[in-house]
Amino acid sequence: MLEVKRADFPVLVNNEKMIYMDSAATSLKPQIVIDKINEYYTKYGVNIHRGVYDLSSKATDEYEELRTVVAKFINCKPREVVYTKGTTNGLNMLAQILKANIHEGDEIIVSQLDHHSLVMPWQNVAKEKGAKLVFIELNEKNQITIENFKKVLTKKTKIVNLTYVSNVLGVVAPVKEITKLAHEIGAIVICDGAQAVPHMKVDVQDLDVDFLAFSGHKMLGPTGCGILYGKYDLLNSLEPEEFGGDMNDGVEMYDSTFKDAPEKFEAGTPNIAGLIALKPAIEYLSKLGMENVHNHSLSLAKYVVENIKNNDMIELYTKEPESGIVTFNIKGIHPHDTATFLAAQNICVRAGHHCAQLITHHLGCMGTVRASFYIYNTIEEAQALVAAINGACEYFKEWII
Ligand code: C6P
Repeated sequence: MLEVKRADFPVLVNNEKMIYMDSAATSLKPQIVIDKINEYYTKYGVNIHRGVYDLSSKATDEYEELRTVVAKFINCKPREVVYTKGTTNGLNMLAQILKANIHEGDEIIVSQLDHHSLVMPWQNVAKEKGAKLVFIELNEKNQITIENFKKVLTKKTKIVNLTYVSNVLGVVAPVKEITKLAHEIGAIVICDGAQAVPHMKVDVQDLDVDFLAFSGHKMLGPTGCGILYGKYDLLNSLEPEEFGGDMNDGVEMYDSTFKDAPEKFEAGTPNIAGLIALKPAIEYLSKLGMENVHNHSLSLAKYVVENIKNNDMIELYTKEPESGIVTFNIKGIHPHDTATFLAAQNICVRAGHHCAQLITHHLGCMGTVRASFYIYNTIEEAQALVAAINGACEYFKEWII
């Protein structure tokens, strides 16, 4: 088990009884991240890349340092790191900048495990370009398999966009193997790392994906900041989709030139404080070791599954946990009612479709209850969740017709 101090997380200190199991929605922030935001605003809170005075240089240095920290964390080069507002922003940006390469009849591979922020931008591009969205069939455990991927990969495939770890079921896609196959036919591979990068070691060179998008706020960092990794030559060959300050090289009356990547994709004044404060968040995780982070959350998920799987009243969707996510329903009970029952016992979980309606439809339910674990959760909390779920089953027994 990881040794993480509850005292490091002010939200937990200020809500002594709270058992927070909604980290897939957003993680809590350690004091050092909050301190860094404060440091920026109180000590050198000016714009970056624009001033020649000392404070502007200080802010710029702090801001640019994140590229090196991220590069080390995911094993890429600093100039392959594009700053974004989060995964949604990164995935939408990619669909926009890559659509010039999509033509009528081309195919874009996605799956029903994908989040709305992945599927919807490609739906839009497909409609605009006359391209086709193709869904990888899930197996009986709702996983993506190489076998099923091979069935949809064709010479028409231009883009493969995969969710590394499902935010609903916690299943992990075989990204490395799929990327190899996709590259053999020249397709571009994009990975949604929103639920992967915060929780496990992600090495983009090993995976060989062309792009990876993730959010700062799910990995102890502030909201409104994220990262889009792209292989440099490919990234730099693409045209920007947003124009303005800081991304141009020169502006004339009828034409402009752009900087090279990553700057050409970073128009306007960004979330400077957020991005600066993402550094200590990544350093905090690195210190713990991503393998330890993964094993910790996984062991809690396994404990919960092991202890609720024989309860006949429970429909368990995460039967064999692969990450720190456990999703279930109490049969016949609306997920919001179950979550409300748990909330009354200070247990915070998410209920609903989790912005991934395709998988909810595939599961044949109106929504699910999801407990998602992170570094600050303990085995005692997992035990409390099991007890509360059992209590909920007792309580709702009479409601079920
Ligand atoms: N899922 C959840 O509770 P943003 O909101 O841009 O930081 O992340 C979007 C996103 C993209 N892909 C996956 C796999 C995700 O899980 C998310 C965010 C949250 O599951 C909020 S809907």
